[in-house]
Amino acid sequence: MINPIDFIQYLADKGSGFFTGIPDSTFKGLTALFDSGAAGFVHLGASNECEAMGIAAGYHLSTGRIPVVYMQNSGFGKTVNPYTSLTARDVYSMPVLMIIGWRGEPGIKDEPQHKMMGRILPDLLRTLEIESVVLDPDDWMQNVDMALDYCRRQNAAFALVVRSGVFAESPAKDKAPVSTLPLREEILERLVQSSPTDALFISTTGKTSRELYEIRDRLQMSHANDFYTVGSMGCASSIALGVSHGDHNRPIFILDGDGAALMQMGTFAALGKHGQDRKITHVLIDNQAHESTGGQPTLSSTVSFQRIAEGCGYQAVLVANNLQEFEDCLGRIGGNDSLKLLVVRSRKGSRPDLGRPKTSPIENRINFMESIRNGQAVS
Ligand SMILES: Cc1ncc(C[n+]2csc(CCOP(=O)(O)OP(=O)(O)O)c2C)c(N)n1
Repeated sequence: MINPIDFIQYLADKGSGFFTGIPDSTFKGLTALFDSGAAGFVHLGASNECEAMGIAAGYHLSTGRIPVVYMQNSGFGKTVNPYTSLTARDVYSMPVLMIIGWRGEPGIKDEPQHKMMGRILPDLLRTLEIESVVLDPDDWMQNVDMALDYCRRQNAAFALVVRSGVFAESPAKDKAPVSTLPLREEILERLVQSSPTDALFISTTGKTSRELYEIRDRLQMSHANDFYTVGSMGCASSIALGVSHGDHNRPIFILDGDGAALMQMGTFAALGKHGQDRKITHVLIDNQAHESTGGQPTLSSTVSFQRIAEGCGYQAVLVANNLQEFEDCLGRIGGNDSLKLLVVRSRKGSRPDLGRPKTSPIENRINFMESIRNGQAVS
């Protein structure tokens, strides 16, 4: 296994000590170091991978150095545009060292949302004319040397593809202060218990959907009112907007995370424009972290989602700091036809034995559509 400290140090010594991107659990030992305050490199968290490519390009413009952009292969999809139309050799020809977590690698058990991207990643890299190598834990320095040399000579991107288990855990300790804020799962459980029985839930990717699924099981409720957005990080809110324009008048709850909301923050504007008078409650569970991929900080500590929502045309904005305030807010919201944001502050953490949905995404889609057609959940 590669010691992440050695890896970062090695890159920094070679002049590539500038990192930006979105985390992946595949290399969480590496990302844990980024916000540890360790010296010798610079790290800028991003809102999404497309933006990270822009940041990297700008850094190169001002320094001539080779920036590093890290991402899960899901997020690699988001870099296709800035790669093909910004950094590619046909356009500005700029070097970028990409670190790509390989989820869904063929032959290795993974979740359905990673299957296709995992399968096509090598071909996709080839199609995009991005040279790449699968990072070899026994020969990683040579991999890095070759990658940087290529970037430098060709003024082009190079990808280091990272398998699960290649990086060791980070020795950096999580410095999060002890918090009395509620856990995401507690918030979700209260929400499920106090929402109308015909409410539709569109939950974001990661542990939010996994917890919602298990809460339904625990409370012996049907899953058919839930759409578990297992991939497409940031799209739960836009899916909900589309659902709200169907032939029904059911209340809709978006269960969002701060990382996901930041990733597609433009959807606040789309909801503000097209989601008013639609019975939509956008519940944003803000734990200031990408908890599902290892708890790396998001940018939310300096963001006011409330003011963003107000500025985008949401009709009501509420904030809760504990479960009592959360329930009070839910009571105040009622079932009225309007677009509301409810930010709930939360602490990081989840059960170690948290499972995953036992039904497939296709079954989920069929049951959800049937529930909308019938006006109620059919189990
Ligand atoms: C485009 C894309 N980039 C990265 C990921 C990996 N990923 C899955 S969940 C997650 C964190 C989500 O954070 P947040 O929305 O704040 O929810 P939390 O996990 O904290 O509940 C990330 C980075 C992904 N699925 N898709």
